[in-house]
Amino acid sequence: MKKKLSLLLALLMMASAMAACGDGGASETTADTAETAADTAAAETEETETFDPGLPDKDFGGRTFTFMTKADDSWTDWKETSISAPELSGEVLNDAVYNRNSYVQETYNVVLAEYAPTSGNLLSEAGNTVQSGDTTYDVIMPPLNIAGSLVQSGYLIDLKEVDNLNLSQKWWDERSIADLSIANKVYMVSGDISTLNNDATWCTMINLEVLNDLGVESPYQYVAEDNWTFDTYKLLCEDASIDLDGDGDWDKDDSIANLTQNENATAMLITFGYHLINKDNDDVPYFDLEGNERVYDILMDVSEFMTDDRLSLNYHEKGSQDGYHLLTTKMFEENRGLFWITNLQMVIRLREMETDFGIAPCPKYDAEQEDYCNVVWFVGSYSTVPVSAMDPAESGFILEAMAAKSREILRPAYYETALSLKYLRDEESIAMLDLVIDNRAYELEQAFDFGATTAVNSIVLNEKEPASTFASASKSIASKIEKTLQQVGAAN
Ligand SMILES: [Ca+2]
Repeated sequence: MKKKLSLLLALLMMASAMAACGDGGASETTADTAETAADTAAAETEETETFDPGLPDKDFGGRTFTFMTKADDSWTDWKETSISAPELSGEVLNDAVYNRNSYVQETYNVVLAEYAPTSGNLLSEAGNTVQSGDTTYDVIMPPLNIAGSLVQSGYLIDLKEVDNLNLSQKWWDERSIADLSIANKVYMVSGDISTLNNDATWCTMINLEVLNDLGVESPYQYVAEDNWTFDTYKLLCEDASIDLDGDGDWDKDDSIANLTQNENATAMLITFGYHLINKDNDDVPYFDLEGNERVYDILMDVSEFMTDDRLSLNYHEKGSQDGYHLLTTKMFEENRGLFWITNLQMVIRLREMETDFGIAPCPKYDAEQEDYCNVVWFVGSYSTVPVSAMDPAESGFILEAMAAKSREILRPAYYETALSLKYLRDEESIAMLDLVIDNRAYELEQAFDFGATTAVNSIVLNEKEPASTFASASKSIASKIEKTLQQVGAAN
């Protein structure tokens, strides 16, 4: 096990080094340079990676510190599992949570507790607790859309004003801060404290058996050559569908190159380097897709591809089948699909699959795009502090302590167990994982629902014309943005 783990760590460090080198670095990965890169990264990591939260000694006198989360079963696949673990079970992720909590509880003499309203009630219960001045909850961890609603109601504290919280630490995802701040206020942050946002990160799933049968070049090779683009993706898909039942049409009984879902209408635009809602130099959101010809080209390109029955099968158009929640899961498991651009958690859901599969980042649009952008879907989990918290500085203290310890033990546990040796079937895929996790994008539109999603969906999924669709949506989007700015006290 130890040997396997060190191989894994070497691969991860290699991937980090590749990502840090930017576009050019990946192409130089011969065996020798990879080894050197791993050695160098290992040496650097040993020197620089510390997990000290930099907090003063503190004794909380045994006080209970309570998280409100979505740990209720009604959240199904998107249930929070990173906040509490009642006992050691031998399961690596569970035990990492248990050990982190034990450390924090013992070090600061605090009792950690978790309360989970049923799924539909997280928003209303969080609202009620704030309105009634109930100080029970020190931290609330909602998905992004509920976090946005809580912000609009004035229920959350700007985390930049919370003492003991150091958002520049690596256990807080700097991308989440840059992408989700509004008028320089940070109400929600993603980080190592919960693994759910890893699960919610978009990636390309590759059915390696189908790939091998087709005898085409591996996406890993294209990634290494920095030519993993939408054109490449489409080229690989071009001859990959097979009319298995021979009835002359393309449907759920066939093998379809690109398995997909409605979310990819907006996810692909983010993947290709755009935000649905952009922000100006003052960190004020605005809608800038209207009039952008490159965006129009991208959207029509994605639309043409996603709605072509020969190339793509969208599970939202097909419904559930044969006890499978998603038809595309069944097809992928039966080796009747080459690619599926979806969330990383799908890797875990497919763990029983007999066939080899791998992952890659979501492709770039073209050579003009510098970095991969793998969207983190809103269904994950964000750290927030309600205005009703008994002592926000104490909320900040425990959040910081837990996040730092999570970086040290929960993050490696996630890599080791959930996404590596247990589920992913090939080593190259493991090295791809850091390219996915280290190139993430969060979307403000998904927090506040300004209306850009509806417009993009109708262009891509219903083949509406971009210019007129955006023109008719832009006024309403601008007005919703203005209203939200007023709600956070940042309106002109
Ligand atoms: Ca057919």
